[in-house]
Amino acid sequence: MSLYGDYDRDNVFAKILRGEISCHRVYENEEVLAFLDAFPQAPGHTLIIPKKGQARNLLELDDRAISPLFLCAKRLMNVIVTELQPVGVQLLQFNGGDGGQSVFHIHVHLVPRWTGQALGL
Ligand code: DGP
Repeated sequence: MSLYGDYDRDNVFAKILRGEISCHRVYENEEVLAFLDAFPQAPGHTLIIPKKGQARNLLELDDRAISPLFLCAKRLMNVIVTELQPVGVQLLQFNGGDGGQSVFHIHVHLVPRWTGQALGL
C-alpha cells in the first residue's frame, strides 16, 4: 500500500474525533487530542493525534501540524515521567501497514517502560 493515498473517514481515530467512539482523554487543545491506547503495551500507553486535516501518516501531515504534535508529546512525556516514574519512555510513530501502522490517521505513541519489561511494539 502506498504511503500516499485516500484518507478513510471511518478509521477509528476519525470516529474518536467525531465523538462516535469513546476514549479516555488525557489532554486536548485546538490542535491535538491525547488519549489512552485501548490495547496498551504498558500502563500509561498514550496516543496523540492531530485534530485537523486528513493525514494518514507523517509524510502527509502539514508542516504546521508537526510542532503541536511533538510539543504535546514532549509535555505529556514529562507528565508520564513525573506521575508514573518509568525508567524510559518510547516515542513511536509508524507509517504504512508494512511500517507497523494499523490505524491510518497519523499518531504518535508514548509508551512508558520499566526495567525488565518486554518491548512489545
Ligand atoms: P499503530 O500500529 O501505530 O497504527 O497503532 C494504533 C494503536 O491504536 C494501537 O496501539 C491500538 C490503538 N487502538 C486501536 N483502536 C483503538 C480504539 O478504538 N481506541 C483506542 N483508544 N485505541 C485504539
